[in-house]
Amino acid sequence: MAKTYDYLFKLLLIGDSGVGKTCLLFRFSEDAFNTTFISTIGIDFKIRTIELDGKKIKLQIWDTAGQERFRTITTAYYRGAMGIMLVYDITNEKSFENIKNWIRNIEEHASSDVERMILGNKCDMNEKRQVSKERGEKLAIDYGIKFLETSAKSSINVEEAFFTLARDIMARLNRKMNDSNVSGGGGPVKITENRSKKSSFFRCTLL
Ligand SMILES: Nc1nc2c(ncn2[C@@H]2O[C@H](COP(=O)(O)OP(=O)(O)OP(=O)(O)O)[C@@H](O)[C@H]2O)c(=O)[nH]1
Ligand SMILES: [Mg+2]
Repeated sequence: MAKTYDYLFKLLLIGDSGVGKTCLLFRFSEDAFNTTFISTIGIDFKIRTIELDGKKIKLQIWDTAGQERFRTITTAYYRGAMGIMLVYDITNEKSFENIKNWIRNIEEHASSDVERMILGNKCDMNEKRQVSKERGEKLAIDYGIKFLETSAKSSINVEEAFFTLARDIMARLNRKMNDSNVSGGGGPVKITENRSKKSSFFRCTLL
């Protein structure tokens, strides 16, 4: 069968229940929005293939349930992720305070070289805002993570968020390939899965 992509990137969405993870993914994958809240059960995923620097990148995006009762299932997916979106709701202070707990979860369960990004979602609801943009930015700076305010509803910064994360993964991948090429000279680079180390970065498929 003909190859339909050059790279496969696995991404993960995490954050409190109701912050809009499923809606962000629905906006990104189908360019649609739904106001009815159907809380995710366990885990779900969607696919979208994008193009970066002339390469086709298949994004396999895992959407986790924010509810505590699914925590065992959802944390099992951290290890395979190359990029993680941490989402809070700008109209919900608690969801913002919890970001540091979600970051701790990443530190405990994800690969050490995973790319991360913080999203303050529902920025279309300025009148109900509880978390200023500055506080979001400051938190992100403190952790050295990129930050965007988004709206799945009004389609603000959703494309930018996923493209930025994908670009950061690509840049890291290129750096790693260059590093491993320094001593080896030319020729094809064979990337193999590395089960022994904490890094899961090269689980991405190079075709
Ligand atoms: N105004 C506004 N509402 C949003 C936005 N994104 C999501 N919502 C609403 O917020 C509610 C929760 O959205 P979901 O995407 O289902 O939340 P979730 O984070 O997936 O929640 P869990 O699956 O329980 O973890 C729904 O009623 C959405 O319509 C947004 O950008 N703006
Ligand atoms: Mg959901």
